[in-house]
Amino acid sequence: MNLLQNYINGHFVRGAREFADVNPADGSLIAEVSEASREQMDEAVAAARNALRGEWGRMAVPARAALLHKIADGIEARFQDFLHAEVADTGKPVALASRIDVPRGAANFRAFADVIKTAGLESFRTETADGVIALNYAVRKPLGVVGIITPWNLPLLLLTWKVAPALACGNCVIVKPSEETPATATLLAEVMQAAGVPAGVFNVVHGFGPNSAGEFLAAHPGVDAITFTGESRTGAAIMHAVAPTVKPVSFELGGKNAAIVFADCDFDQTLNGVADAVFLNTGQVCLCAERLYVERKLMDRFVTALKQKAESLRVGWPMDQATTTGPLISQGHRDKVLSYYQLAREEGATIVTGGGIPKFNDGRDRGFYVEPTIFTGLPESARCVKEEIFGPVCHIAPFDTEEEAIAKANDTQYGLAGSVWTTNLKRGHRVAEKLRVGITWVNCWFLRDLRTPFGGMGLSGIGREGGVHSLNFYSELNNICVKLSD
Ligand code: NAD
Ligand code: 6OD
Repeated sequence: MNLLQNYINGHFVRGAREFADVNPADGSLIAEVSEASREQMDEAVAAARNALRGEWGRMAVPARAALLHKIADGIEARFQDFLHAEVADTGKPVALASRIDVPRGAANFRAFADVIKTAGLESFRTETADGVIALNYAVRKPLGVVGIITPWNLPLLLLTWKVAPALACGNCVIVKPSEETPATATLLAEVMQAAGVPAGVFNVVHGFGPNSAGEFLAAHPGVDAITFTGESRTGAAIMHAVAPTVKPVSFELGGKNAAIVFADCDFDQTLNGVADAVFLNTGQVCLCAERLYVERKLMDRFVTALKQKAESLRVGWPMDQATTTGPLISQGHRDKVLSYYQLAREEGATIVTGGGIPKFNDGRDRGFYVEPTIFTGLPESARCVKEEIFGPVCHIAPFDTEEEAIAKANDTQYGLAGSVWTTNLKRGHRVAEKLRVGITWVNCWFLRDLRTPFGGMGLSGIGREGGVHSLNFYSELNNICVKLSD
């Protein structure tokens, strides 16, 4: 049986004990994973601190940027290894992983190599009332050792989204991938080793959250900052853990995102875009739309068309190129999603389609599949309309006015993403600006430019990453004031 080990100070090492890495498509065992001990976390932190004082700490920006490109080259050279590992761990369709997950793994390194090379900082020529002249400018310094804790839904994409800017800024990192999807982080360690990244700069510790690697990392006094992607309530637990050592945090958390569809939309484009926004990655993208608000005169037509879309999805084996929809990540997550399907019935929903488990009569019946599902008829106060489900499911409600749609979309404690579908671009801009979210798409969804700010409001997170915003989190600014006058 394959054993996925921790990567500490440039070496692959076994942990205190092993846990199982399970294939969500059929419940089979993919690998054993070495869970890092508290002592191994101490070793990783010591190795990272030591690396900051060595060759890595002295490396100039162009050399760091060149190394990031070499890491991207390494991912691309092993594209098939990453692809197979990601598909096996997550159950996501191979066509999706080869279009989004693995390419973004490499693109994140290339993007932040460019960002760090071209980023400038403002300077001021300062003149005081009594005639003193000075030059103020700032220099960037790494934060030090950054702890990176990531989820299972886009494992390589979300890990590299944080590792790349952290390294670009000269930090050392300790990454704790999700226990559900440990494989691509381990492969990334092999790529780092082959690319010549100095020992201690990139470390991988496997394990769980509470009383395991996640908590050990967040609470460690030798870690200077934590960047985390995952559930809002885990963010709260991490905030608690970092409080005694007052670390900066960057949090990308959950969402209950809305899509607003106006009757003047381009119907086919909107239908395809919204279907993606609801069902991509089996609905397991934090940006997915679980609440659709459709202008009343389009409601019946739209519901019928989205139902047809949902029913035409190819729910299948992840490695089948024709599959559009894989299983959910785990038995536990399927139980959660199914409990919301049941709750929707109890709350009085009309189940337009789905609501159960598909039957295959083959190995997939041991996997964690659910049917793509659409509800209508729930009040805005229903738990299924308020709480993040994180599955291939949405609730569709009609609206009559623009103001009503905006008010309903904003009636949530989350604030991650939204989308607006209309051919009236003035309205598109107007509505987008009024949504209380970190990102709004108009006539598209999940179209990403890595230079733009990404993050959420409310329960959806703290801070923004992307482009120079990432640099601002992963570095400390030291302002230097030089007196120029005598
Ligand atoms: P999760 O919060 O359960 O786990 C995420 C990571 O945190 C895992 O590595 C886990 O081991 C670790 N962890 C759990 N408890 C911890 C603790 N007490 N201390 C330290 N680490 C701990 O999230 P998940 O189930 O893996 O991912 C799904 C969630 O992530 C959804 O809510 C989704 O919306 C959110 N998400 C948000 C974004 C975003 O960009 N805003 C992106 C992807 C996923
Ligand atoms: O595209 C990104 O950079 C990003 N952070 C996506 C997050 C998706 C959530 O599941």
